Amino acid sequence: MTFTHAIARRPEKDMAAGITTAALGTPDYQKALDQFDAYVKALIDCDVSVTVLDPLMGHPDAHFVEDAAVVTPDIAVITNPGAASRKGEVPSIAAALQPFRKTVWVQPPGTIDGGDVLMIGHHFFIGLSDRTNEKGARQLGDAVAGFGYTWTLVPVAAGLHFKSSVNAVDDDTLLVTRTFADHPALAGFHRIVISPREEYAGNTLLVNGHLIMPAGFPDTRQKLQALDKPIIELDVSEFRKMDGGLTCLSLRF
Ligand code: CIR
Repeated sequence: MTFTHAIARRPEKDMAAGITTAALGTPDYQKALDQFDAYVKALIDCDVSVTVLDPLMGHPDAHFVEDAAVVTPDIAVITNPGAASRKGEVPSIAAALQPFRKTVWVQPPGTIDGGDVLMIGHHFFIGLSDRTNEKGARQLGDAVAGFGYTWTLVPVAAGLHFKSSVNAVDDDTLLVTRTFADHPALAGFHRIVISPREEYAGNTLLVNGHLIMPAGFPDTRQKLQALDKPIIELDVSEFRKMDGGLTCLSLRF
């Protein structure tokens, strides 16, 4: 699928107040801004026009824009994020998407984070996690089924979101952590399995034929080279400290 646009948001000064389980220390704000700028540049280098939103004060996780919406070729599904502290991020993302797509909204008690949703071809995998419940997942599934897409639910046993562990790296190829190496839900797709010490690299992003991957994962890089696509490595250390990564920093469509 070709992306022409992306929406990203500059982190706010108080980003260290966001939710995290990483125990990797406090993010350095200036370094995070530099890493964010490099990320936006990488998207532009992949021929994507990027709308960069201003920081959303009082919402320290709001730069992880991926969780607030699922944008498909036909509609934008505005989520009801699973974490209470993140629900206030949604209106500004809906407004940013308004010029591009008709919006539909996930209704409570359904909850869903975009990080749990992976579109590959005409199929959606929807992870059931601490953030995404079945009622939320089904609302998304029903919405996209109306446009001819199929969808399946996949329990997320490890990691924050489904896409912490599984991402598309080619039309029919998934990059997966060990947990998903033989998972029956993913049958029918080729799988590249990440070594256990490089699990963070599972959050690699396919954009217009380029692979944007986190820096510092040589084994995964070598495996991805077999796909013969240009690879862009980015340092996202400051976002990793807040349980985030490459996919969550933008909405691409
Ligand atoms: C959170 O816990 O919600 C944020 N600190 C990290 C969100 C990362 N989002 C993503 O991977 N899609």
